[in-house]
Amino acid sequence: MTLLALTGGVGGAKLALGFAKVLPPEDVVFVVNTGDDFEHLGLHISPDVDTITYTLAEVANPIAGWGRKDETWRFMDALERFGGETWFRLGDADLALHLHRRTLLNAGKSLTAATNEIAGRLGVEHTILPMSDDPVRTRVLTSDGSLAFQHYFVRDRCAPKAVGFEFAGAETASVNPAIPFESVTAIVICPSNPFVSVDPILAVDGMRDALLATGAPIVAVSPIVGGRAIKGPTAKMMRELGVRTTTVAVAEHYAGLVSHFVIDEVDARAEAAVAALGMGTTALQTVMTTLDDRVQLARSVLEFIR
Ligand code: FO1
Repeated sequence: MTLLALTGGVGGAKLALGFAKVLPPEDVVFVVNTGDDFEHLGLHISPDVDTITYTLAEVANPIAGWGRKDETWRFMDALERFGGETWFRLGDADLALHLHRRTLLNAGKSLTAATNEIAGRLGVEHTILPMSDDPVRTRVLTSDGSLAFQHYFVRDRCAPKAVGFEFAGAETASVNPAIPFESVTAIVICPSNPFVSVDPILAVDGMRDALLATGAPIVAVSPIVGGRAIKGPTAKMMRELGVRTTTVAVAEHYAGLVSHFVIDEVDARAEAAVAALGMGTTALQTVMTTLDDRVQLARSVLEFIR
């Protein structure tokens, strides 16, 4: 089997690690959101690519979910003394990754090649593919105007009211040509934020059609459990957009693309409403606290697909 797993930030990376534990590298490819990428301090920061890279390399900060564990912050402290920009925290070891990626990109390598090189050096055997090598930049439309994603997310801590999203460049970006659509037997949309982690992937010109043309089941795992987001601002965004903060509303968001939808056991009563959308559904234990939870959910999702 070739599983294509679409993933964004921290929540998605948890299930991705589960898949990496139960599937050999030739059986799964991770397609990652790059709408969060930005140029900062002369560097190319690719937060979601780095989150999955660090997660699969098992060097991720387990509390924050992003960045590295056992990180030190001398660079940030020194930058602060110069009055530099410190709202986006780059740890010392993380900085080395960004500098190395800058070097690779300056040498003419694609983001895919740079990602592959960096992941390999960190011992990751599974394939991590940015959704596109072309720039796509998420902008959050707020009641105070349009904000670049990291300004909204990190600098302003998601405080402005979100009224919509734009994925600048998506309509002219090409789908990553390394994605093996022809051999895909199943697609999983990991429990990432539908609006700012998954939608940018789906917005890349031709991505939706390419996914549907595989004829493979497309299985989404709900990031909303019991009316709440496990992590991050998904529920807040849904409220601000006037969408119900329910797992059924997430299923409705994916209607027309997704054939199967995994809900959490606590939402088992929603099975009928999801089925009414024409989706196959199952209720699983989707909250991933431990490594065992990630492996177990990956196994259960694979079982559901089979
Ligand atoms: N998230 C934060 O909330 N604060 C930070 O200072 C921060 C720094 C950071 C540095 C490198 C990196 O790869 C990710 C970082 N993130 C930070 C996380 C990231 O910006 C978001 O979690 C994602 O973009 C959302 O998926």
